[in-house]
Amino acid sequence: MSRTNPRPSLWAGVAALLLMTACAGRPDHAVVPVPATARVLADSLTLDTTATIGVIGGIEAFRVAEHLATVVGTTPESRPPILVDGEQDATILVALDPLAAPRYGPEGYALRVSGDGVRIDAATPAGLFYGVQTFRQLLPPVTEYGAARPAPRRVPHVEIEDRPRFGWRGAMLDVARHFFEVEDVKRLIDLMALHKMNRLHLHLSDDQGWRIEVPGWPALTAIGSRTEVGGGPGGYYTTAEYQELVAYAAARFVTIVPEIDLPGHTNAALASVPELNCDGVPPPLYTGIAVGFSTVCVHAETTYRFVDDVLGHLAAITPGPWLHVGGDEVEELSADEYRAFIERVESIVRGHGKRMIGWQEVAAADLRPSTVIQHWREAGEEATAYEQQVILSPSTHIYLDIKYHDGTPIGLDWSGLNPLRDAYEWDPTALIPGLPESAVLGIESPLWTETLATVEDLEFMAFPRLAAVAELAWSPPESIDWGDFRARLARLGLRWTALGVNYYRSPDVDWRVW
Ligand code: TNX
Repeated sequence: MSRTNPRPSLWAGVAALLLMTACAGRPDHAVVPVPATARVLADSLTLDTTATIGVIGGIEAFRVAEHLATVVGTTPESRPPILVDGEQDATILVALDPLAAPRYGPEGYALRVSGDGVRIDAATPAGLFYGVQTFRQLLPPVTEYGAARPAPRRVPHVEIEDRPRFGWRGAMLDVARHFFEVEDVKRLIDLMALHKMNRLHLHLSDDQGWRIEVPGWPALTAIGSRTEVGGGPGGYYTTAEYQELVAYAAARFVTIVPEIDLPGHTNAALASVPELNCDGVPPPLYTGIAVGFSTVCVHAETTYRFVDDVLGHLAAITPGPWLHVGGDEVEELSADEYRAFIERVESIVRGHGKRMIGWQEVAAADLRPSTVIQHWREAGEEATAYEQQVILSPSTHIYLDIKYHDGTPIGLDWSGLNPLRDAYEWDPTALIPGLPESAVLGIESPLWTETLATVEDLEFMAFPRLAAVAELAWSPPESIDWGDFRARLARLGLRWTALGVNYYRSPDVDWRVW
């Protein structure tokens, strides 16, 4: 006997309504940065312990496949086999084809998940690697736990074709104000790679510390490395440790850009090497947070021998084409002295076969077209007429050391506050009036560490804002959408939680799980 009851359909209607409300505005996927094109279908593929990976394209593709295997394994150790013969039968195929460069560009890829399995295509290993990062973000966040992961796991069927907007998608870490160990920097590199960022600028020297070994100048590390803001123990990287970082970064398609800040921000060097001071008298080590008070002696030839040795050593151990020479906040030199110094340093950098990068103040000098300017503050006079390519690091939007709100327990506020939404909502091509888009190399977000002493501090200030920067630098302008981004971020937060990232639960985001 059947009883007619109107209530189930009423409840079904209410449930459907609730579901629609809950789903309204929910994106199809939670990939950050949002891919240039993505079609997400209703079906899904189930990955279980029988999954295999196939490779086409030689050793470089094989290395990316090995990385993929760590993501797909049911533990980081139990990895699916990688087939080099019979690869066409594999569950996931990683295919490198240099001839496809016109289609994918130097960093683009295609990712297809269907009933037939998974296929990642690219023209370069970097492109394949980014395809893997997208695939990784389509897997359940629990994948990121170091311990056992559930098998099977489901991945939605998708058709994605993607490539970055800008070639420079960077972060800067200040290891001078507080020193961070090799393992800490590696962790940041891993997190950058997950978000398809590809440049790590290391601020290796400042008033409070010198952080890199330089042959022939042992006092720099024997004296200059031994403190930091607040008087902690400091530290430095040996040449071997620096090279280990370079290699670790390169394996994740991140290029290290080393900075030695000159002629100012040099108290640690001045305290170590008396001849760098015009009066020959070394100042005491400094552990405060003032800026602008130090400069190397620009009239002493020793200074240029020092600069040549330091930059020559860094050039020799840095495969990337750039050397950053600082140039910011110099208050102790005349404008002519400053310009002449920067021009001479530029020729030293060129002499070592590298391209110079400087903070925006260097634009006051007469520079070569190959030099790169890093814009960081509201346009001063020098910023109105950049003639070189520019990296955008506006302190009013993406300084990761600036407080989120006035109650943020760490961080600075000299340039105002940088809530998450402000880090996301700005137009890289409109920031500097008159600067053509072709002059914008990309975006870089600095993490200054006057007030940040631990990895937890770094992560709290970097995340979620670094994800906003990654998306602005990678995704096409028409896909930049705050509402969509914040919804995807909620799910990315689960991934960060699984990775143990101490991210700031910004109230700009509804972190509830979906
Ligand atoms: C400005 S940005 C600086 C740094 C400070 C930072 C603090 C730049 C080129 N110079 O020396 O650490 O502000 O936010």
